Amino acid sequence: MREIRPEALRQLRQARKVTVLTGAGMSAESGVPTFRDAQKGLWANYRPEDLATPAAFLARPGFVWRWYESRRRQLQKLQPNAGHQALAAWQLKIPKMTLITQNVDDLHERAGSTGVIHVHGTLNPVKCFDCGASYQLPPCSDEAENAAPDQEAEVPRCNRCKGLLRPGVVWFGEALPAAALHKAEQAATDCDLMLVVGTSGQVYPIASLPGMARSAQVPVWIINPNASVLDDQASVLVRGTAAQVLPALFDRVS
Ligand code: BV8
Ligand code: ZN
Repeated sequence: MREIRPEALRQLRQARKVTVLTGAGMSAESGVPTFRDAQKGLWANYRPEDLATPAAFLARPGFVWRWYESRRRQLQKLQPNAGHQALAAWQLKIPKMTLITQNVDDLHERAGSTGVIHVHGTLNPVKCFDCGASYQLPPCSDEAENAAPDQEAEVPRCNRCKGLLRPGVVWFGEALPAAALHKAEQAATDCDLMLVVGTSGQVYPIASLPGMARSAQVPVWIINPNASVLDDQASVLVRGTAAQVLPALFDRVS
């Protein structure tokens, strides 16, 4: 924290409207693999970009469904980390915090954050591939975890039209929910400061948000233990992890 200039810390302390953009790195310290982490087990030979597409689902619905269920099951065993908690506490201390997440997990909500904008959807509820009807899934059972590696999951069908259900996420090549994207773009330019935590900034259109903020003269703080393509858009660059840096910053503004 010592590398942050005093006037930058003052700017953070005085910020009344803060917009936060989080990516997979936000959940890394909770034990959720990031998109760029190599996949393990059944999915070791697949890149997420190859599974998170409508074509992949249509080609092998049971296999893709099983991937999402394995992520949902794993998430049930994990907890929000100190970074999620710091953001939730910060939101209570200032007039307005808008939290935009690319993550499909519910860790921000479980830490207490409210009004979270999931620009890439969520693992639950799921929806019908054909008519779009939404369905809240019950918690994952463990027995599916021990199914044979090559066994394709039985994909549930829509009660209304009998179409296949699909994960409630935005796949590559799919449009983002218009309302969520509009709210995110608004929040990027209409705020005193933007925190960008744990994203490699490679997925569009969300990767454009920090640049939009800078064009609106909003200071952009990048928090990431590693370099990323977003670094040259940073007003302040903090080399560190979400669970270390966010509590430390929150302490400095409290
Ligand atoms: C769209 C849900 C147009 C699914 C996700 C060809 C055809 C079509 C579109 C495209 C195309 N080529 C390019 C595109 C655009 C495409 C895109 O950007 N592709 C990229 C790969 C180039 N975008 C899209 O397709 C989007 N849609 O463009 O639609 C359109 C318009 C109208 C009508 C029709 C179509 C949709 C994109 C959404 C895809 N869905 N997720 C699922 O989860 O399964 S994206 C998914 O990947 C995540 O949600 C996330 O957004 C992204 C991964 O990014 P990060 O979160 O940044 O994670 P990553 O692992 O990359 O980085 C982690 C970072 O954390 C690292 O920097 C690391 O250093 C840091 N870190 C690690 N540990 C920590 C840490 N930081 C802090 N603390 C730590 N402890
Ligand atoms: Zn249906």
